[in-house]
Amino acid sequence: VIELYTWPTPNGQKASIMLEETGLAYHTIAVDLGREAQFQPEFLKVSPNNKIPAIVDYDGSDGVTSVFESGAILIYLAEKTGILLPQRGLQRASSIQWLFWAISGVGPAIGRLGGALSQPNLDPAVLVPMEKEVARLMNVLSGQLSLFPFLAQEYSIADIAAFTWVQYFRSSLKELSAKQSLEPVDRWLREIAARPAVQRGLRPPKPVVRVPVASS
Ligand SMILES: N[C@@H](CCC(=O)N[C@@H](CS)C(=O)NCC(=O)O)C(=O)O
Repeated sequence: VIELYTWPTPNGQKASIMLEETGLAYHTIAVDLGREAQFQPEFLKVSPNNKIPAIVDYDGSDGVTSVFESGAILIYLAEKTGILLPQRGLQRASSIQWLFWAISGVGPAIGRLGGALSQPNLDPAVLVPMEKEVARLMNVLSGQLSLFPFLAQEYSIADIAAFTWVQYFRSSLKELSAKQSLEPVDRWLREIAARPAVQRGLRPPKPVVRVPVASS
C-alpha cells in the first residue's frame, strides 16, 4: 500500500490524480498546512522540504520508498506501473520536457501570481511581471495544444502536472490572456476533467483506506 501525504492544493492534486490513474491502493494522510502540520518531525522524515505532496510506498521494489516533490512522485508512479510515461525514445523525452516545463514554470508562476492577487494594495511593479509570465506560459500552452491533443501528443504525466494549476487559475486567465485564444486550453481542460480518475483525484483528501480501482 502507498501512503499519500497531501492537502487540497494543485500540487497535492497532481499526486492524487496520478494515484487514481494507476489504480494502486493508497491511503491519504491529510497534512493541515493551515496548522503548520508540514513542520511536524514525523512529516519531515518523509518530506524534509516541509511541503506536500509526498508518498511512502510500502511495496517499493527496494523496500519502503518515500518520495517528495510532485514531479518525482509522478515519475515514480509512472515507472512503477508502466503508464503515462513512455519507456524510451522521443515520446519519453517529450513527456519529460513538458513535465519539467509544468513543474518549474507553470506551477511556480501561477502559485506566485495567485498568492499576490490575494494581497491587498499590491504594487503594480510587482504584479505586472508576474502577470506577463503567466500570460507567456499560457501562450506556450495554447500553441502546443493547438498542434497536439496533449502536451506530449498523448496524455501523460506532463498533462497532470500542468492541468491542476491551469484549471485552478482558469477563471482568472480571461483578462490576462485577452489577446490569445484559450480555446485549445479549454478543450484540453475539458478532456482531462472528464476522466473519472481525475475527478476522483481532485476531491479533497479524506484520511481513509482506499481499495484498488481499475485505471481508466
Ligand atoms: N516543488 C514542490 C512544491 C510543493 C509545494 O509548494 N507545496 C505547498 C502546497 S501547494 C506546501 O506544502 N507548502 C507548505 C510550506 O511551504 O510550508 C512540488 O512540486 O511538490
